[in-house]
Amino acid sequence: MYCNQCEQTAKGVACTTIGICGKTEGVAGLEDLLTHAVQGLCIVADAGRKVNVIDNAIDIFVCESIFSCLTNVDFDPARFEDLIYKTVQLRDELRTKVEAAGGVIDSTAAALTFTPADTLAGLEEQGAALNFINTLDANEDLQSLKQITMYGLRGLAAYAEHAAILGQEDDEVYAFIHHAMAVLTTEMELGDLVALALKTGEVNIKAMELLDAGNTGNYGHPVPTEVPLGHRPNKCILVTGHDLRDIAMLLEQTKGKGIDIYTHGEMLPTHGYPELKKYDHFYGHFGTAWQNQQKEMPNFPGAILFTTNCIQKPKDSYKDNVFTTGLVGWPDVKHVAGSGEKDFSAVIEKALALPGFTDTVDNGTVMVGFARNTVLGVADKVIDAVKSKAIRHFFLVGGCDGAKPGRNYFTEMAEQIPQDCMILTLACGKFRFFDKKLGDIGGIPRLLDVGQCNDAYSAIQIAVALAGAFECGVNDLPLSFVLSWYEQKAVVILLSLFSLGIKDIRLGPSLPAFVTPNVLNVLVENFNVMPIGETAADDLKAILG
Ligand code: FS2
Ligand code: SF4
Repeated sequence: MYCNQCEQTAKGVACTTIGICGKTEGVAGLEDLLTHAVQGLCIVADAGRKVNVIDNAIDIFVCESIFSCLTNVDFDPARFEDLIYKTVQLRDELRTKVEAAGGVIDSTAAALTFTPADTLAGLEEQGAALNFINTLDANEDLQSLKQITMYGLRGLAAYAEHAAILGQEDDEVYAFIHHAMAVLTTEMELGDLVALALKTGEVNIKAMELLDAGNTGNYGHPVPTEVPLGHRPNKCILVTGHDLRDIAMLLEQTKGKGIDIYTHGEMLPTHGYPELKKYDHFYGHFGTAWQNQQKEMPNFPGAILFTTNCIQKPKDSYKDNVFTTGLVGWPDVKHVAGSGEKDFSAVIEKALALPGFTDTVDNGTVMVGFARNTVLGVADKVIDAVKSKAIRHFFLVGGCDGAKPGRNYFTEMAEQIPQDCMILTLACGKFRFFDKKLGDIGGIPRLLDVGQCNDAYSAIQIAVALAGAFECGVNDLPLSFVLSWYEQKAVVILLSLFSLGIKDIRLGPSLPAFVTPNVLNVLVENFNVMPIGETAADDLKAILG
């Protein structure tokens, strides 16, 4: 295996025997083989669009398949086996339709004629033999740019899939994914690859806008909401991941059943949505970020539902309480299937059979619900505070969390940012400081939780609106981005920020292993992106002068 797509890759180079994330050699090969097969399907779908052969079921299937290869989503070989066979079947059926409509499939890519082995072991061997990543291009800089784009597409496909579940789709997004996946099988020049990577970021803004419309259209705009971090006596279900539709269905199905619903990880911001917070049994938040789940989940006395990433190997002590749904999967863990109205009765039965919480514990509260509508609702106050110098600077400190000790930088950053500065945060990286009491400036909390990584669109809208109010560009605002990355949603968000021309982003805890020195130079020259410094104090000094 050779996988270096995430921040925790072995020795900062690549996982070559087993993933630090728990990915086996077999699953790594299956992911590569699925990506290869999906490229074949995308070549055909791309050609099909030119003769108006468009199949929405294939559009969604492609996003699901690409999203399945994102870090910490699916570890179940059987699911990859099904996806690979279905991809090839769809490719061949679509090819017949496209050619019947006069379409021309002008490609000699191996992905177009790939025939899958007929056993799982055979597929794993095919996947290993591909040596997929290291054969993307013979030139290491072009390979690096192809990887950046491929991983950006994984993030983009994830956002498009999240949005489609909520009824929000745009053919422009699907068309781009198909075209980009197809064109990555060809030989490309450096300039064209840089443009494709930036275009991936640009199209991702559209996908995130769709997702934002899906979340707010179905569940309302988040409002400031106090979320308990303790618990109360009752049966309980813990919900983690990002999918609002899953938690909405579960809240409805648990109504009046004597079960409290708790969030974990990226689900925390869902407490702020009016159509979710209306349920009395939507009680509180349990635990912190994804990488702590093996320590925290054994202490949860109820059922646990994973709606999306990040899943880690469930320990025996709680494995039997765990359910997955959607694209997330782990071998031998119960899966709630279905794409429409899902039946969570197995999760509910498990929660009723487990002891639940029997005591009351008060661990304080945190505030959520500072997405664009709330923040821009007090824009006048914010603008006045900047003009009167009550607010000196804004920091966006957010992104993914992870296990590395270097991530303490982000805690220190939040703690050391001076009292006259505001901190916007989002995604699971906030668990490094989410419960710190950082006070307020003129009644506006200094720490504003914009939401999940999926809500990056909201943060961008806040920045753009502030720039509009001050009649300047985003780069001219007193605003600094200090971002932590881990997986491929972060890669595509970074590409989105670059596509908007946002400069001076500090990125940590380490730079991606798949970025070569030459490609880094291109990014530095164009966007002045930089690694986080040795200490938060050094970087604060550099930012604030
Ligand atoms: Fe955190 Fe993990 Fe949110 Fe990422 S829960 S690192 O895949 O999607 O952000
Ligand atoms: Fe390693 Fe990350 Fe790949 Fe897992 S996803 S195998 S940890 S590089």
